[in-house]
Amino acid sequence: MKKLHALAFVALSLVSVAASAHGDEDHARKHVYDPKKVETTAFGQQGDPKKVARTIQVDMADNMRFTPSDVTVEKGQTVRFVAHNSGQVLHEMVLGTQDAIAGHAALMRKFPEMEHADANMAHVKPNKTGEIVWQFTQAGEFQFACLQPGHFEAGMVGKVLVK
Ligand SMILES: [Cu+2]
Repeated sequence: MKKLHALAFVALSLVSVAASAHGDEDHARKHVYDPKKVETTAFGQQGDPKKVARTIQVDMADNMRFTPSDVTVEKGQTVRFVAHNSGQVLHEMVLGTQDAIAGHAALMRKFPEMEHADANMAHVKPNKTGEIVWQFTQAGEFQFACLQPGHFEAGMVGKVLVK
């Protein structure tokens, strides 16, 4: 995530925190795919739901673990992550580079009520599922993490290897 983008998203988030309570239904809304609005990142881009080549089910639990926590995908592949929350508290799956995840986790510590709903993340309430459709356009090792306060620090992080 670019610095500017992160700042813009803090500013926007503060506005939306004032406007609505955290955890409202907006979180559950699906990401709309609009090819004109897709941003390329160092770890790929929002994928076209019509081009999904593979679905990966990921479980998120209150022991602060993703299962599986280690996935391998092919470069260029569009993947649908179906993230199920089998715990009792809110969890989320956020895709990114190691640096972006670490930076985002630091922001979450400063602004725990921060709202965010980019295409690379899914916030999932207990017993619900969320989705991320992502095209991995770059080879490399990336992460997915839960950035709810304390979760990432407790080890709620996984690895995506793109080759
Ligand atoms: Cu979590």
